[in-house]
Amino acid sequence: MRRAQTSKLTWSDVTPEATYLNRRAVLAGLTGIGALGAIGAGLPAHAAGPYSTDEAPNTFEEITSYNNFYEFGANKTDPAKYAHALTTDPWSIEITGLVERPGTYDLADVVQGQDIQERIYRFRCVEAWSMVIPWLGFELAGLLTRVGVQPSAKYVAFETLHRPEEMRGQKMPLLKWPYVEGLRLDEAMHPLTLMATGLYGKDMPNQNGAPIRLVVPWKYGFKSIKSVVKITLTAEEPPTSWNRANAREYGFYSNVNPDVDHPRWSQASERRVGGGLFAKRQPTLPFNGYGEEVAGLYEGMDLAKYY
Ligand SMILES: Nc1nc2c(c(=O)[nH]1)N[C@H]1C(S)=C(S)[C@@H](COP(=O)(O)O)O[C@H]1N2
Ligand SMILES: [Mo]
Repeated sequence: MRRAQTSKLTWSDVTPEATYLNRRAVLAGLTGIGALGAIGAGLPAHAAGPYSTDEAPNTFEEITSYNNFYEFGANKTDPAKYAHALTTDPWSIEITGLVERPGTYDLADVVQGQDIQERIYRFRCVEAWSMVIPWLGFELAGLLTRVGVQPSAKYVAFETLHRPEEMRGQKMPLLKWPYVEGLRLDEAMHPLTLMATGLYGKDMPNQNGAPIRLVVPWKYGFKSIKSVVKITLTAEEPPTSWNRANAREYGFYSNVNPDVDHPRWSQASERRVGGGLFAKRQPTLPFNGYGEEVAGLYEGMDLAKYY
C-alpha cells in the first residue's frame, strides 16, 4: 500500500528551517523576490492565514525531542528514543457511530481531497510548558462532513492505536490502554481544530503522533490525541484517558484557563520550551489566546465547574 502523500509543497521546500524563526522575513522574501513567485503558487492556500500566530516557532529539534506520548514511556525523552519502533504504514482509521458512511478508511483516503494547510499554533501543556508549532493538517470538520454526521450526534470520541509490541509503554499500566479522548461536536467542527499529518513541512514524526493526530490549540495538550485509529460519533460524552486516571485533576473540557489552577501546576503562567534557563515565564492567556475564536462555544457555562 502506498504511503499517504500528506504534505503538499510548504515553506520548508523553499526555505531552510532557520527562516521559520522569522515568518515575517519569509513573507517579505516571498513578495520581494520574483524567483520565488512560481514556487509560491504551490504553497498551501492559507499558509499565512488568519489562524496562525506570528510568534517564533520552536525548532524542529525542540518539538521532536521534548514530548508526552505515554505509549512509549512517561519521560519527555522516551518518545524520541522509542517511537521509531512504530509502523505507520499501512494505516487506517475506523470512523463509526452516528455517521452516514461508517467504515474503515485507508489514511490516503482520509487525507485525499482535504485542504492541507500550514497552521502555526501555540501549544500549551497542562504541565505549564508551551511551544509554538508549525503544523501541517486539515480541518477535522472537512472529514466529519465527508462521512456525514447524523443529527443525533453530540460528541466525537477518538482512540489511539493499541500495539504493545511496538509501543513499549503499553506494556506498563501508566494509563488504561488504548488512550482515548473526546470533544463536543461543536468543538470538533470548529475551524481551529485540525487533524495534523505533519510539522515543519514534513510528514509527522513518530514521537509527535504519526501518521495523524488531533490538534486542539485552545485546550491543554493532552486533548490533542496522537496516532489516531478510531473516530466515533456519539450522543453521550465519551470517556477521556486523563479524566479516567484522575477525575479531580482532569475534566472533560480542559480549556486552557489561567484562572483555574491544576492541583499540582499553576495555570497562570507558562515556560516556553527552549526559552533558556533564565527566560521569564509568560502569562497564560484564556483559551491559550484563541478566546476571540472559541469563547462563544462556552457562553453561559461555568468554566470552573466544567474544567
Ligand atoms: N496517544 C497519546 N496522545 C497524546 C499523549 C499521550 O500520552 N498519548 N500525550 C498528550 C500530551 S499530555 C501532550 S502535552 C501532547 C504532546 O504533544 P507533542 O509531543 O507533539 O508536543 O500530546 C498529547 N497526546
Ligand atoms: Mo500535556
